[in-house]
Amino acid sequence: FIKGPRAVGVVGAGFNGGQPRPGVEQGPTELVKYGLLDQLKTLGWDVTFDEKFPVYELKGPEETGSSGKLKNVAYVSRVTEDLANTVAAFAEKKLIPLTLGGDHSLAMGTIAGTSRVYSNLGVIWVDAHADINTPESTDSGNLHGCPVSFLMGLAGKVPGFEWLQPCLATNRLVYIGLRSVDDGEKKILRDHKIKAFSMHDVDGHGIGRVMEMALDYLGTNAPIHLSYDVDGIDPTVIAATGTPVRGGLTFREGHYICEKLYETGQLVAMDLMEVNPSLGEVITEKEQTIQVGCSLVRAAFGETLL
Ligand code: NNH
Ligand code: MN
Ligand code: MN
Ligand code: MN
Repeated sequence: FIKGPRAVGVVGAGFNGGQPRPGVEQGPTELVKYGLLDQLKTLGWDVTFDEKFPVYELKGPEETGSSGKLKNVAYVSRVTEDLANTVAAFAEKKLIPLTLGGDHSLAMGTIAGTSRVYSNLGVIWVDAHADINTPESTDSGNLHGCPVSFLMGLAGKVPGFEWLQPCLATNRLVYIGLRSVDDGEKKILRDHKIKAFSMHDVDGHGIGRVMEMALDYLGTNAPIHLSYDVDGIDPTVIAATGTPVRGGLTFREGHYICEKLYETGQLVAMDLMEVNPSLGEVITEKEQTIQVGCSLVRAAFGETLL
């Protein structure tokens, strides 16, 4: 299990600038209001909460400008650069940074941050989507569909994003849960031979075998950053998220990923992204999403292991 201090640094990163649906900036507030921090303390974790920026506000209209197809470039760049510094500072102090989003463009910041501290970092990216569009391949122009290409340096030089240098090799990431991948993204995944377990693979192998293969691939001693987009899980379980896609991970498959990373002691950082409390059709869906979000974090921090 995790060696060293059981200390977690929670970063509330309420931010919606990487996609068009408001409400996702309330994710961290709702997760904390529901009691996530006390739940971690009950599990024996020392919890530091950086409340500096629970919600990242837009500074002004100049931040919403486009660069080519990409939207809100200055906004996303400023926020992710800030977040990278916060996450790196926690990791430097041997805390496990737990970033509560906010949309998934935030992973540009979180993974840039942890990669400064851990060499040989591996990333497990749980998502229905590959989030690897480039400025050329994106149809939507939403930066939450692009963070992986930016981190890997596949996006080229993007004006406004000078701070973000390539920090993740194409062979240091594994996807789990993919089922809605754009054609341009499929080509990128093939061209760079990026390791991906789609829902088809989860069905075929089972989640236990998929995690075994994912950890073998990244190295059973490698530090691992888990970037968890809750839309990786099936919409019957996670409804309050911006882009639900049918046929996702079950409640148990979603948890198994977290539990396995706790069990191996390899987890060094976690993102919980795309919780959008405003999108639950009925109150129980909102509550269920908050509850499952908290439950996933607890599983990554040791709750369900005997
Ligand atoms: N691939 C689409 C895009 O680039 C959708 C991305 N949406 C997500 N990703 N929610 O996790 O816009
Ligand atoms: Mn995502
Ligand atoms: Mn997604
Ligand atoms: Mn998403």
